[in-house]
Amino acid sequence: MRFLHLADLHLGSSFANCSETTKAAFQVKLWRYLDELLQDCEKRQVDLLLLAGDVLEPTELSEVNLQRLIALLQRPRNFYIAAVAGNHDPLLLSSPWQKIKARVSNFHLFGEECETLYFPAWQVTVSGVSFADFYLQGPLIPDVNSAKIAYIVEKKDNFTETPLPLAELHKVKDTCRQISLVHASPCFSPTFSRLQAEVADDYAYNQIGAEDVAQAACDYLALGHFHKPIIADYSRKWQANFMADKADTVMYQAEYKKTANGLSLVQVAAGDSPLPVYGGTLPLWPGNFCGRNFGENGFRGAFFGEFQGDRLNLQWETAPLPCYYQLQVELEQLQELFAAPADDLPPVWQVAPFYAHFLPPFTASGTPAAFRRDNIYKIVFSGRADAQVKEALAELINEIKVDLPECTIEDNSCLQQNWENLCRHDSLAQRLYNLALKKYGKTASEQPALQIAWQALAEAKKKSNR
Ligand SMILES: [Mn+2]
Repeated sequence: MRFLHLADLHLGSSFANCSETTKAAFQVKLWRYLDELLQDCEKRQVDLLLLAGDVLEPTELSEVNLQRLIALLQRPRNFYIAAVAGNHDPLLLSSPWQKIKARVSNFHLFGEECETLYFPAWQVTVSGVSFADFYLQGPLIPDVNSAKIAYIVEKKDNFTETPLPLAELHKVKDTCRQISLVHASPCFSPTFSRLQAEVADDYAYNQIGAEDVAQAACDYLALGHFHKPIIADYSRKWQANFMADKADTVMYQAEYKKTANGLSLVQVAAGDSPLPVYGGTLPLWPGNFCGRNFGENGFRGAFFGEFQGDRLNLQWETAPLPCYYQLQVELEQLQELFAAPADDLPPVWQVAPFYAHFLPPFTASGTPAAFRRDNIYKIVFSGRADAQVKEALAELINEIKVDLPECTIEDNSCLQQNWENLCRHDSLAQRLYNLALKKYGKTASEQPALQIAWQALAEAKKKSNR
């Protein structure tokens, strides 16, 4: 049984930090890819498409685009779609989901009570629950035990869905691979703890932690809401490996064995960093499908999984869409580059190797895949440099602006002052220096004292310019 797990498409949502033309082009690419992806599911014999919430951005989704989505979903297809609503597209009466639900077949939208679908042909259950409103305190993980309603979904020519008594579900559940589908906030590690979640309203969307996942009767927990592709504990090591090496490769093979508590993971057959499994449940967020601003840096995509006998093979797939990338550049990194005579500067338009120069500090939030001209970049220069380097930087910035007009450039670098020179003259700097000396005393070395004063002056000047 093959499945594709997507979340947070936020269809209708606009893209930021670029021109109107580029925003429109981005929309075209997204819709075209969605179309191709659905056709591709057919070719790759995907059986089940899991949509883990926030598929729609109802306040921004136009009627034209809603109809376009319905048309895509109405095309004949051999796979089933199971969807839950998230905090952006909750099941309100006015929700576009109501129209989709009424017109699309081979499709199940989970309600606000836990429901389970039983697919006898695949020996798979899918349990899900939708957000009924914009907030859901949680923790709520739907599973076969918490289901209030069940359906059996059988496939002949089409999928047919008929009510299944819960007692019948409980008879068959243990021989099934169990999938759960819900929108939730991760509260696993000290970085994303429940305590922080309580304090920060941002995380008040079905907060789930390790103990909640461990208790769920589920093998694969298909999540949405968090916009970075992550594993539950937000392990930096795994994150780094995932970003750098694991894209588009089989990264996980797990063997499930039946135990008294249901299925539990017994072996990891591939992947250097085993994914964390809690009580036999693997919780994963694919992240949002494509970034919408510099806060959503890096590539985006989906998980492609296959239950094959006792195995779960899992693969990450990057969406071939433009990405947002924010590059942090310390001027020190560019010294070598600027040391060359101006004429020998590497042409900026050979951007792949040039930007590769910027990558090391960027890997923490995701290494850019190959450079793409339609990616949306922001470059932030920082650090101190002498007048010569500052001049070379200005030239470089102009070249980048010509080459990549959409690139946002922030120059936060500042001029390295020649403090000794400044002190020799009767200047404002010298007076500041004297004041700083009075405050910090002769024991402090002169230059740090002057630097403090000089920075204060620069700050004051910045403020008066605003
Ligand atoms: Mn969300």
